[in-house]
Amino acid sequence: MERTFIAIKPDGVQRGLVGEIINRFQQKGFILVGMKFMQVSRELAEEHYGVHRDRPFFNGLVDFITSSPVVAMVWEGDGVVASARKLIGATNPLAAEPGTIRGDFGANIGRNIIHGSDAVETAQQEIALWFTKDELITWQPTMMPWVYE
Ligand code: IDP
Ligand code: MG
Repeated sequence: MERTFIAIKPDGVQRGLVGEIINRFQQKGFILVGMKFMQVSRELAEEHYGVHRDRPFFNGLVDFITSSPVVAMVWEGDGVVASARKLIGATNPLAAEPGTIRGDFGANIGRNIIHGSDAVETAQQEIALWFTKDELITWQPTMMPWVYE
């Protein structure tokens, strides 16, 4: 089944939103397959955001992501990559719809609370960057027949 990489950024952790955010993914019916609380190295942050290396906000973004702990997670489910992006909302929280995580809790593009992979291929790369294979657990929650036909 499809998997995506989700990270609660330092602002989400500092603001006490970890439980709220995990709840939204659980309540949707997605399956948690990996999670760790970590202080991100500059090397990992630069690699993760490598696509934005030439953007004016890159250094500030790396400073921010490495400034305080994050919660890194892998979630599984049919169509989870695109669906997680919908749960998260638009990059700029001011443009994100109410009901989305960024729409409900954010007010600034540089403090948008959460990261989610933008495509299936990106998700595979990000999962491999952040997690080792033995940190990911394949399991069958007993609720599955009540979530999937
Ligand atoms: P995404 O997180 O919705 O995929 P991207 O365009 O991939 O958005 O940008 C990655 C991250 O870079 C954003 O989540 C945000 O933290 C930061 N970012 C993007 N644009 C800006 C900006 O204009 N100013 C400050 N930070 C930005
Ligand atoms: Mg992105």
